[in-house]
Amino acid sequence: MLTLYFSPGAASLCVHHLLIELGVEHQLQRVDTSKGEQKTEAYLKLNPGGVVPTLVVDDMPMVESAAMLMWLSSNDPQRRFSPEPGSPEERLYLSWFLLLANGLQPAFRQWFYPQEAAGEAATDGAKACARERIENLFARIDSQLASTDGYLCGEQPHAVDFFLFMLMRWSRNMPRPATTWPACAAFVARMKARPSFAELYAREGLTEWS
Ligand SMILES: N[C@@H](CCC(=O)N[C@@H](CS)C(=O)NCC(=O)O)C(=O)O
Repeated sequence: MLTLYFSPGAASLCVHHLLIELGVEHQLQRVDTSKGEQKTEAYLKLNPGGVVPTLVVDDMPMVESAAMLMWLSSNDPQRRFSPEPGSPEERLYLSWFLLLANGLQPAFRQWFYPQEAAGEAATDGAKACARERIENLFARIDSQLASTDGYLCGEQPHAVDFFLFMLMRWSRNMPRPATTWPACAAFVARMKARPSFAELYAREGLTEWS
């Protein structure tokens, strides 16, 4: 049995989304980050970083949403959202996954938690740097999506696209949201048209960006 520790709209969103797409049986355990539940002793035993999500698989906790997506998709018997090993798509898939997880997601962390990067006295500068990094990466992603006219690695979605979709959602209240780039906007429309999106939103009680 899988248990996803989640918080609505947080980094757990993409994992929850893929679980729905794959039809994998799972339980949800809500973590109220506004009450600091991610820093309790019990939760830190599962996720020593004190962040959401955690995916508990057969009593063993797993951390990092990107790792969870890779694991879930490669363990799907039909490998529906995983590239063929050795294929050109696999090289694109790994490159984009690592770039998003190492480059774009930490820039969002800096945007939402600027004091971590630069201290309380320098949050404006930290946010400005984060914004620049995010916008530069969205421009690069837009070129890639324009070249495939579909998803990051081609005409079919892969696990990495669920990660990207979540990161794009996080930009919705920023000065320049991802949807202001045309190929990014088309990608968002494609992902929102999947029935799993409505189910995800209903389950997490989300309404914004629908
Ligand atoms: N790279 C991590 C990032 C996790 C993360 O930063 N989660 C945020 C929510 S989106 C969180 O738990 N914030 C509360 C905190 O840091 O105390 C992942 O993708 O799993």
